[in-house]
Amino acid sequence: MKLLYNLYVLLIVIFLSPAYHGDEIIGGHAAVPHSRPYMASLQKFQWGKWQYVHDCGGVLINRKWVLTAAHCTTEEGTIGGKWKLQVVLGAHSLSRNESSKQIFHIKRLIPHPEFRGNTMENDIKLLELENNAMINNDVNVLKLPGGMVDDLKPGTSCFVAGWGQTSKEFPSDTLQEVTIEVIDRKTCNSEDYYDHKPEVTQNMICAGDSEGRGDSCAGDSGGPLLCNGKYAGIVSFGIGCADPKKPGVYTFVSKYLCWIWKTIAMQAYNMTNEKLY
Ligand code: 4AZ
Repeated sequence: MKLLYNLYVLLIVIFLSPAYHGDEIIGGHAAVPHSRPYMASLQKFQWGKWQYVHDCGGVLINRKWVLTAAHCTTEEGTIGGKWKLQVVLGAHSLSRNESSKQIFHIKRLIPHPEFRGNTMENDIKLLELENNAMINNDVNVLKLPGGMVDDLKPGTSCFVAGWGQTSKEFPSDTLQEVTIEVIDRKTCNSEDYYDHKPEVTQNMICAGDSEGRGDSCAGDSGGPLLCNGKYAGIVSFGIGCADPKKPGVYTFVSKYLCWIWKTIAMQAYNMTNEKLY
């Protein structure tokens, strides 16, 4: 009986302790199923497990193109090359058979030519799907921001979504989301925070929770940060997760609109040329 009582007290302590985050991205909750129809799960085939496994998030920006982080899912050096990768759209649960799911192979992966893994600059990549996605209630595009947008004010409320690490599982079976706030770059680069290692630049957004409750985490990379209802950032990096002094850093999408449109247009042009010969 004493043992049972001790167990009971221990459970209460665990549930009430600040380190316990519940069911989350970190500190978040499950999204309403299919309420974010632009979410993509980028998956890699694992030979040992004999199945595709979630690796990164992404966003459908038109019927044939998904935007993600450059450091995500690459084909190089993998047995099977790009056939080892797939993109799943229309998912809520990764493990369940959902009729809403649309699955694609990838025709091309185009990382930003100036992506630098050591500084995390230009952490953005375009994936061209083999076929057009079918647009419906469960699968839809997220519009890119229109033209140059103003910088985001510190304190702006944003949310981030993904199937990444929760306090309990990796990856999360269901899509999770959490609200976080924009933190100014000066704070983010200060000694207590990232101390310029690496530098959080004008092309990046720093966002987190001052009390370390909410954050993106491993496996959320490539997924979207939405601020004022608009596509603002791509989950890029962070040291650990939910550490108030080490907030998440996001690629600032609106700084890359020229590169995105130019790259998509170039592929369309190449296709027309192929047809001419
Ligand atoms: C990761 O490993 C990762 N807290 C992504 C985002 C963050 C940390 C790690 C931000 O993919």
